[in-house]
Amino acid sequence: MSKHFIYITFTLLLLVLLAGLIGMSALAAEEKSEKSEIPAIDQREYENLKTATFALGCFWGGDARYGAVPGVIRTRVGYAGGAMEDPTYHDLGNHTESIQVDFNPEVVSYEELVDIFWNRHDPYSVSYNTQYANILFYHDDYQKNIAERTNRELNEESNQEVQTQVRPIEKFYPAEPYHQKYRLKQSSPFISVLNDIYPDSEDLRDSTAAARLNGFLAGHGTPDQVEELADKLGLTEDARGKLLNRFGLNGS
Ligand code: MHO
Repeated sequence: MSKHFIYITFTLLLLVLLAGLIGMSALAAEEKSEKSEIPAIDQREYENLKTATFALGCFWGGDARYGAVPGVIRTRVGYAGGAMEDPTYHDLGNHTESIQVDFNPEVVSYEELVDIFWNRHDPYSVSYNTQYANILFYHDDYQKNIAERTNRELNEESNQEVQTQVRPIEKFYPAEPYHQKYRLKQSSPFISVLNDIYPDSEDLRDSTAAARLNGFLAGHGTPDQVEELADKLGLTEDARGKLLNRFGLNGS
C-alpha cells in the first residue's frame, strides 16, 4: 500500500467524521430551537402532583376558573360519575360534566381548591339535571375528610340542606378536544399562537400556559398575576399586548 493511498483514506475518514459531527450539532440546534418555542411556564417538570375533580355545571366555566389558580398545572374537562363506558358530549348517559386538575400541593392546597368549588355554586340548590349536577369527587381519604367536613360545615351554618353530592371519583373520561380550554379556543389571536406551539390537541389541553390563558381570557386572575406570567406564556408581542391591555396593564 502506498503512502499516498493511506494518506487519502485517512483524509476521507476524517472528512466523514467531520460531516457526521456537523450533522449531529445541526440536529441538536434544531431540537433546541424547537424547544425554545415551548412557553417558559411549560418547561418545568413536576413530581408529586395531586389530582382533584369537581362538577360545577357546564364544565367550560370551571375549566377557566381553576386554570387561573396558581399551583394548578393542568386542567381537563370530561365526564364522570356515571356508569356508561366511553361517554361523549351528545351521548353522555348518566355522567356529569366535570373538571379535573393536576395541582402542586406545595403551592395550592386541596382545601383551597375545595373552597373555590363551594364558592362557585349554590350548594343548597337542586341540580338542574345529571349532566350539570354539582358534585365534589374525592380521590382518597385525605380528600374525603376535607370534602365531608366542608359539606357538614355548610349544612350546619344554614337551615337549608346541602344538595351538592360528595362522592368518590371512579372513572374520568376526558371530553372532546373542542371542549378543552373552551374560552381560549374562542379567542384569537391567542389560540392561533398556542395551536402553533401545540399542534397536538392533548399537548394543548395539558399545557399550563393554555390553562392560565383560558382562565385570564374568562376574566379570572389578577393584574399582578397576569403581569408576572405575560412573558412565560409563549405569546407573540401582539397577543401579549392584548392580554395586558385586558387587565388594564400597559402592553407596550
Ligand atoms: N349552554 C351551553 C352548554 C355547554 S356546556 C359544555 C351551550 O350549549 O352553549 O354544557
